[in-house]
Amino acid sequence: MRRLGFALGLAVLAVACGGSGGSGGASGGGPAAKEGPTVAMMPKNKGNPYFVSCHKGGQEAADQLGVKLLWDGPTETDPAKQNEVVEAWITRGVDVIAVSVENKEAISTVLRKARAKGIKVVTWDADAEKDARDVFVDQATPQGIASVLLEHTSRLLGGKGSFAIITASLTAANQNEWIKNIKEQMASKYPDLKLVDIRPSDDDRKRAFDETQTLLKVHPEVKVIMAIASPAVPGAAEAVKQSGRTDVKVTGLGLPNASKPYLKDGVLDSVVLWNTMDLGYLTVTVANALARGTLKQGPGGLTAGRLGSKDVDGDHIVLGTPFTFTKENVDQFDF
Ligand code: RAM
Repeated sequence: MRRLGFALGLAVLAVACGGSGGSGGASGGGPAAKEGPTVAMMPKNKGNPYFVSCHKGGQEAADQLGVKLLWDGPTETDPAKQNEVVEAWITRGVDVIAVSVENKEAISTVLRKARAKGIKVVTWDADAEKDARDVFVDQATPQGIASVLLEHTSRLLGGKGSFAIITASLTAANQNEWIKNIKEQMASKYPDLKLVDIRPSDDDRKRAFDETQTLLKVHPEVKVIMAIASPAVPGAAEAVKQSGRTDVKVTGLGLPNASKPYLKDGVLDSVVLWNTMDLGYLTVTVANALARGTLKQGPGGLTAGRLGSKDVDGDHIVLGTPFTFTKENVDQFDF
């Protein structure tokens, strides 16, 4: 059921992108086309394919809603650059700033400044401090993400043994929240699993490759690598593949396209994610509703176009449930 819903969602998305995605905004003459708010949206890193696909979904929503979408941010992990871009957007006087936060503490002051000037602030994918934004658009709950990652890890280890995490940066707000939940759930549900090391990838595939090589040497007892930043999945899988260690498996959070070859050759057991285009689409939809004052509290409080309606729980809006890609289903997806 869950699989079908996800696949159907993607099929609808493919039609939307191919058929009308480019025509709704500039020349389509929709009622709000000229008057819409300016939404400035920032990824952690513009070069990461994860965020490239979020941008695609964001643009689709912007075209449908008559939003003017700006897209800018660092080209690699760089919290100081995120702050600079926010400053520039404050000066420009945009209506909404929407950020996937690299470093929670580092960015919150400038986001508070934006709010004080009347700019609406959304965080998406990775959150800031609570009082630094109006709403957080969450891809899935941290409990849900931790739970599915641990299910795969425990299954691979037969319920007992050592694993290690390759994360994004060591200060990444979303990954740290997920790690916190992983540790909590291990304590209550998986007493025989041992997390022996957490290493950074800085959302960089090559860095993940290098760190995984080191991990395999320093901790030969590790039998599962949990790579929880999308570029880290192919990086870690390539390192395990080259090591010839057929007793080590990779799981984690990654994009289906980058994971495909490693799922097929068996180094990568499974990879978990959400629909990244939908995450971008939902973020721009929330930003638009905030700017126009149409966001309502409660179940179904947000009308979100092709995503239907979404619940608004205070300052928290969740996209959905994470999905597991395996070698059996991965060919159905293209992002
Ligand atoms: C990377 C980024 C992003 C995270 C995914 C899973 O692309 O760190 O924030 O949500 O991985």
